Amino acid sequence: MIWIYIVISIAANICFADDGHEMEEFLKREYSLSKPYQGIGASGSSHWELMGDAMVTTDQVRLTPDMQSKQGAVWSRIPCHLRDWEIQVHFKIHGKGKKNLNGDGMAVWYTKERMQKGPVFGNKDYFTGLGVFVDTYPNEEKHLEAQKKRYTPRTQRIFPYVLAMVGNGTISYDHERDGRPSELGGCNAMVRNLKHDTFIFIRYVRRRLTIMIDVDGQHEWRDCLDIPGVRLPQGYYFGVTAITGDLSDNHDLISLKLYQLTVLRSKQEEEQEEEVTVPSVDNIDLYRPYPDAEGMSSVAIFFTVLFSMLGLFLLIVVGLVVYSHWSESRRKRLY
Ligand SMILES: *[C@@H]1O[C@H](CO)[C@@H](O)[C@H](O)[C@H]1NC(C)=O
Ligand SMILES: [Ca+2]
Repeated sequence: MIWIYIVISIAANICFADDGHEMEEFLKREYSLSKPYQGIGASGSSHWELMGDAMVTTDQVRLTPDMQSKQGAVWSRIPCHLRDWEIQVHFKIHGKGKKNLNGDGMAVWYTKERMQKGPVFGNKDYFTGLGVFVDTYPNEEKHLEAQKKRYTPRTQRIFPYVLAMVGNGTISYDHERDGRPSELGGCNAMVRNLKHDTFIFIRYVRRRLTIMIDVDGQHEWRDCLDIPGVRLPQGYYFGVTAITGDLSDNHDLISLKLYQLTVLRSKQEEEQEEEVTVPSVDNIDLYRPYPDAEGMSSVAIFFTVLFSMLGLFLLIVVGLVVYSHWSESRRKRLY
């Protein structure tokens, strides 16, 4: 947090008089969305466009109601050409479902594509750009439970879970595994049915992606993810989408505020930051430590094999005993 204030105050001192309204100076209204949501959805009259089951009310943009099989979205109409930015998303997820009987979640996007329905929290799969998901339903856990398998402790996570993914148009989001194979990282965020406000914060500065959340009602940002070397092209669209399936929730967007950050770069830095055309993450393998949650560790494999062999041995012994008994009694009967 200190760092961001330094960035802002340096930038503010250079670009504007230090009049105490630095944040205001950076708010880009054309990329922001807040009450009273004038003209959203009406064609052409707003910077934002609605899709699917999304509906504007006086207090929120309701992306989905608490009903099965809905999906909705709101997308910016204008591509964002800012190099360094920060968005604060004020949202609310609530519904009648008890814990883990609700779903599926919502997502904040900065992508090349816009206004396309699909399975990834209401957006298309094989997207190009950044997706930050608030996943409220543990698909993988339920899947493993059904197969009577267990998580190893290192892969266990608590839902709702915030997760980030960078797609380049050829990577699929694995819904059944809650996106683990393609994740950059994330954090737990208890966001459902809360009385206080909940926020997610995404900052992209000097190719560093930082995600923080404020969901505890303490007015404090909590670290969620922070990784360097994230290459995102300019000129993509911001959007927020949500989806329900067999399970549901109200997914409400209350506001989205985009701030332009002015960051000074040395000549050397300028040269190093050549233009990006395809989204990518440097050293991506570092961020995907659990390639196969269903796979077993070598110790587990050893014991499984050992016990299988012991079991087989026991079966053979029992079989032999039963057989010899049977053949003996047969012999007796024959005489
Ligand atoms: C997209 O990412 C995948 C996995 O990291 C990589 O194999 C592929 O080459 C990338 N495609 C492009 C067009 O960069
Ligand atoms: Ca899920």
